Amino acid sequence: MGNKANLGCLIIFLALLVAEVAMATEHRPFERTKGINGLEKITIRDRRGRSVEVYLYGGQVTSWKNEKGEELLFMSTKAIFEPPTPIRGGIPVLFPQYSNTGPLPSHGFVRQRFWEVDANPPPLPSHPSPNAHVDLILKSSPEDLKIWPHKYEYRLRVALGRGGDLTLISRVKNSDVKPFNFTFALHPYFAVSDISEIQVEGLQNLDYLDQQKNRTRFTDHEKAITFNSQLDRLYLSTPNKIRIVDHKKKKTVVVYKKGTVDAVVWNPWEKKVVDLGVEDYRHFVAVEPAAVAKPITLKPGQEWKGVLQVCVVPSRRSTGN
Ligand code: TA6
Repeated sequence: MGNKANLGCLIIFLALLVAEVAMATEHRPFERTKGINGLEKITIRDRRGRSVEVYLYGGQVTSWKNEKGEELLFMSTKAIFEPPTPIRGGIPVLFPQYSNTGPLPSHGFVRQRFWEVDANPPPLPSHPSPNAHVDLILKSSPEDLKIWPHKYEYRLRVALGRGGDLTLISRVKNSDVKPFNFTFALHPYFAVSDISEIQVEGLQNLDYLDQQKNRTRFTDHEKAITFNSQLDRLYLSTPNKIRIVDHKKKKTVVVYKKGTVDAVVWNPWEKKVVDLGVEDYRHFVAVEPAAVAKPITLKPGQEWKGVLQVCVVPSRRSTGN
């Protein structure tokens, strides 16, 4: 009788375990609804209540929340959700030109285009199906070909990982008959407690171009970047991991990037930005995976892949997380 009861318990336990694993690995479809000003947005959620929101306008992540419902990205209090204005906050996609480094409008044009949901993306073998995700696609339009005469397909996967991490996988394919070059960045606005309470680590002893000084080259000898005035730097040939240590929140945002050698760190401080509230600069820092100093070249049919993965962890006492 005792053995039977034990066996029964074991079977129930195993059944619960199987159900738990099935729930954890189940692909949860995303929700497509109207957001601000009727612009379409996709929301992906996991069963712990974490969520990510992506606007089809710009292919732009606008929100990333943890299981407590805390927002981990920053959105300007004066953000304008009206095309063709780019949305100030979240994670804008800057392609095929970073900033004013070429003939196109600053930061390219895909942040001002309507992306589509990609129902049938090519497989991503090195990225097994995550907890919850959505695949978007943008292709060159006849209008865009007039200002940038190169046919491309930009596929963007936005995924919420099992630990609540946010991953953006960019795949750019040259679908033209001639090679092209591009520069690129993702421009995440990370929410911070207060810009004076944070430091950015992982970029010490690297050279950077100061974007406030005509891209003059300097070497950063500080152990960490702290903020007390406007800062706009393009760090060259950086490691893949950069950390934003928030002393007040006792949290560290770990930014992991692959496929992009450079990184931009930006905070405008009190510089006037029309669609940014007066005090907004206090509540974000941009740490951006970028490919700028050496543009990426793609031959016909060739594809480039770039990954941004972000997670938030408790800070250690020493800042060497
Ligand atoms: O990546 C930093 C930067 O290029 C800064 O120079 C700053 O102007 C910022 O991006 C925002 O650019 P935006 O075109 O969105 O106003």
